[in-house]
Amino acid sequence: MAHIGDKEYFKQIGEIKFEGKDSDNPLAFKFYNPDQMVAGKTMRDHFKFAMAYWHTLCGTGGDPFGPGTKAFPWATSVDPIQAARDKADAAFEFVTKMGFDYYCFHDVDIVDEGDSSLAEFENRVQQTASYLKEKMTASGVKLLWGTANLFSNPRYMNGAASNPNFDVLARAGAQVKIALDATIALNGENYVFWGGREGYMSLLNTNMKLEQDNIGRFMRMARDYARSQGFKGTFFIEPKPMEPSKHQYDFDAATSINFIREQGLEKDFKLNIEVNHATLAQHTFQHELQVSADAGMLGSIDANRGDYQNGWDTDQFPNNILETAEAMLVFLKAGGLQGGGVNFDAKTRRNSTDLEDLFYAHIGGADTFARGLLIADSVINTSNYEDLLGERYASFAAGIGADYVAGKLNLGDLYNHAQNNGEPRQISGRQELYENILNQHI
Ligand code: XLS
Ligand code: NI
Ligand code: NI
Repeated sequence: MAHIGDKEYFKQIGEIKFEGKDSDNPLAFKFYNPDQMVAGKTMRDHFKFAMAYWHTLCGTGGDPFGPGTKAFPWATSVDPIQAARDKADAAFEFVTKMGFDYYCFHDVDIVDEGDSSLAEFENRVQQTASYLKEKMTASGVKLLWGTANLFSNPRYMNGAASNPNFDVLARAGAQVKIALDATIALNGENYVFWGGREGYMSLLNTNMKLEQDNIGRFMRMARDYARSQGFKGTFFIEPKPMEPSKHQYDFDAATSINFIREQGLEKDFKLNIEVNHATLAQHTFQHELQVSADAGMLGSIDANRGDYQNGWDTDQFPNNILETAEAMLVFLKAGGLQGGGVNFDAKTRRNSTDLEDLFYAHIGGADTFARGLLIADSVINTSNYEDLLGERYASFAAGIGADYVAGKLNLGDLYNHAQNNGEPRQISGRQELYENILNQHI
């Protein structure tokens, strides 16, 4: 393949190709076949797979008990701009070799903030963005979404848009403006708000109503600014119940949808649903997708998985086929994502220290989604699943049930129907049958 970077970091690895499920090549897709049509679209277009800059290029494996374990060859320069260019070279080499079309970033992922002033940081972001633009033009890789990191710097310890100090809120606003400018300059298709510290630890020192209304004002300003600069994309809120805050305001999809509507953001905002955030909120991934889809707000997906034996955001690469197949049933029936794609917000384990591990991880993730999609498509088209579901709700499809759905009845009508009808017939939910159908298509 044509190599577009100044330096090559993954020399031993070529372009990852689809070889089918009988291939033993660990550096090949077994199920993700980008050009294969499923339900009227190529897999490539269904998923719009994206690489997350922060995990893949910046995540060296540090945890609260020890430092990073991965010495990335692109992270050697002490000059922040040179380091940013090296990282970009590695990023585009990786995405291109994976055959993905997209990437996503936080402002501080593409270039180090260090202890730079706001003006200096803006300058670094702008310089890096122009380098990224060159790489994008040369490779055809696109920006799925950009965002600002408003949670790592100690200044945001009390939150960003929810900060009790206006000066910090304004500082966050400046950072969002810079991140939006970069996203727009790079033709970013969407912009994300994930509010890691937009929440609280103790209600004793918190004015929740003011904090939430301030976030609403902040998001309306961001929207108005972006629109004034010609941004046509969608804004996403990414729900998460906790970590690092104890009570995050964007707890789950339902909470975030209520916030979006309450704050008058529903024309411009949708949701970015992350698997591990769903499970931290005691939901399933598919539940969060369904809630979003039913509100017309299924925008994008952050793909990963949790560890079901513990309660934090482990951000492992997706490999749970059953979970993904159930999710893809919702995805297909909802007509896919609105504007977004599938971003691998996932990290290799701390002890996965070879550069190849980054490839194995993304290959596995893409294959898991591809399998999930194929299974869901097969369930919908070649089983009696849809008929069973239709039968279960048949009483609302005709007669008095249909009148109820059409809003033609009152409580007196329900009373009369119940009086005339006797005890309702017992109808099984047949959950095990549904589960068997899904398993049969795996
Ligand atoms: C962290 C979030 C974060 C967002 C972007 O838990 O998933 O990575 O996706 O800020
Ligand atoms: Ni995420
Ligand atoms: Ni996360």
